[in-house]
Amino acid sequence: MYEGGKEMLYPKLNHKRRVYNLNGIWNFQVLKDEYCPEQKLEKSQPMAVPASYNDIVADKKIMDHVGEVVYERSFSIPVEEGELYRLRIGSASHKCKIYLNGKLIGEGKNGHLPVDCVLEDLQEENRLSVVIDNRLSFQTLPPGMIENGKQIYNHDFYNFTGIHRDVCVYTIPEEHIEDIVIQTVVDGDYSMVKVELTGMNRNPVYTVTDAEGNVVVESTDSVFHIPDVKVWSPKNPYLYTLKVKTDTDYYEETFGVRKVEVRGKEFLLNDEPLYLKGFGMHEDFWVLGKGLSSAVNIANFERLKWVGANSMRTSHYPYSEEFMYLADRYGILVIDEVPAVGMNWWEGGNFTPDRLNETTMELHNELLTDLMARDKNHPCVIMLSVANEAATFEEASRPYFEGVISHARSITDLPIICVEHTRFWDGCLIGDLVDVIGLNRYYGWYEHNGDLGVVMDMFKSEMEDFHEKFGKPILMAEFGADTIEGVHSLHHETFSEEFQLEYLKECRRVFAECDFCIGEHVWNFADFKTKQGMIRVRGNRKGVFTKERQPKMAAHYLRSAWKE
Ligand code: GCB
Repeated sequence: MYEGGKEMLYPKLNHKRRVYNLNGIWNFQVLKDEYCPEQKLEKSQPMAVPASYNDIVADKKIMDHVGEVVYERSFSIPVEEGELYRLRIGSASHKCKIYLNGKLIGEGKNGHLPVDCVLEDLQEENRLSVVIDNRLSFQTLPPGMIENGKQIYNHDFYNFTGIHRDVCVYTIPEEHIEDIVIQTVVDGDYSMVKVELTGMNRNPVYTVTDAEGNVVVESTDSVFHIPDVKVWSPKNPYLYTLKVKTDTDYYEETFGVRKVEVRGKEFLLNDEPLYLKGFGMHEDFWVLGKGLSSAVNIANFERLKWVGANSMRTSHYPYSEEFMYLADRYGILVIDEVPAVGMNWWEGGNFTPDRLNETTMELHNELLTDLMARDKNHPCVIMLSVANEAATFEEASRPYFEGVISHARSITDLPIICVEHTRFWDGCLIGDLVDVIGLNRYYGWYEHNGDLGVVMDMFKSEMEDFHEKFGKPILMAEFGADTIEGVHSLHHETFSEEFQLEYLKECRRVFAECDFCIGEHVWNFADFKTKQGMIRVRGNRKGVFTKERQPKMAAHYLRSAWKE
């Protein structure tokens, strides 16, 4: 049985490959007893795919359900000889089991990466069922635990559940291209491209077209030069298309020519220093939850460009493949993050033998592998984030992250970042292992709330301490203030739009004084849903945009500051 990963080429429709979209309305049921795959769901309700079910249902018990749910639908497609059939679910959160006509055909281990499995024995009419389990434990990422039937977790976003991304059946020829790796700027030569194919590829021919569709390369050699090459950057996200044709298969992939490097105190894109301006974000929208929506994605990118951002972090999990393709097109640099979040604040310790242990690390490494396998050809990806706010002051975190980071380095050349909550004085034990240290700091918000006068020195001295000790550049990966749109205050009191604006201004003043600061990512791009709590007013309101994606005052300020 195939368990996800590996078959990583995004399903695309062309003259050799067909794609049947299975999105739409499925049958849905909360599972109270053990699932019986041989039986068709009897009592079910309609449910949208892709979407989280939580904000769709009227019944609060279903919204907050902890455990398993089933999605089911039937489908019928023409089956042709000489073709292989596969099923792809862009993501289903968190773990899932997939059944075809009552038989287990695949399993997903994580809610943010595709599950791709072989379809055999297709009938004229087929019943597809997906059982999703949203329970988090210390051996899932993000981690969690169940107490008295309630899901406990230490990350600050709602535990949305459902089939979150597209579902399709696709065909590939028996002799097919399994994977394509496109390496640009080979040995420092901007014009040189190297393509690696895996699969059964007889007589491959490589054609490259430029952004206007003109053929610029035709080659039977997998290493070739692009004449008058144009580089990819946020200012000019120039995309080429590689067309690979073999005797039996065909696949097209876009790529950009760009080079990333962290050198000394700087982040370099195409050998030029670049300061990162942007946000941590969430996949989150009204009704849809974490459900994929091209409209919402494009609205997000339109606003990222409008506000003058050049980058973002996929806090705190891999975003959809569709998002990554849009980031390539819009020219937004992406720090790709694995769902290693909430690995902190567990009473009695985090990296202990019965909690975040070797089994967790194995999954962590597997997810890094799958993420890089999925995203390797996207020019937008400039860094790999191995965790957000883990308890990196605990002694056992050191061997854990030695394992994770050495694994990350074995699968990618991208710079590695770990985003830290650990205070300098608490002793971060892993700063020497990474290329960039990300800091999440909320002086003036969670500490010294509302006091802009004293807190900026705290920002500065801690940033300097980190830099001095580890000699690494610093990304201010999170800073921000909860802000309720429409609340105004002459004296810029907290929660007002004025406070958020002044707060961001003050923070940016400090960053400008630190030449080792390679960028600023405001927390957050837009308001988002969290679990309920005393410090949350219908979610986390640190968005510079509201959840509807309307600008708060701070968005206008950033727009003028970042466009400078
Ligand atoms: C953080 C977390 C982020 C939270 C944010 C906050 O440090 O990384 O997930 O949402 O703080 O607003 O508290």
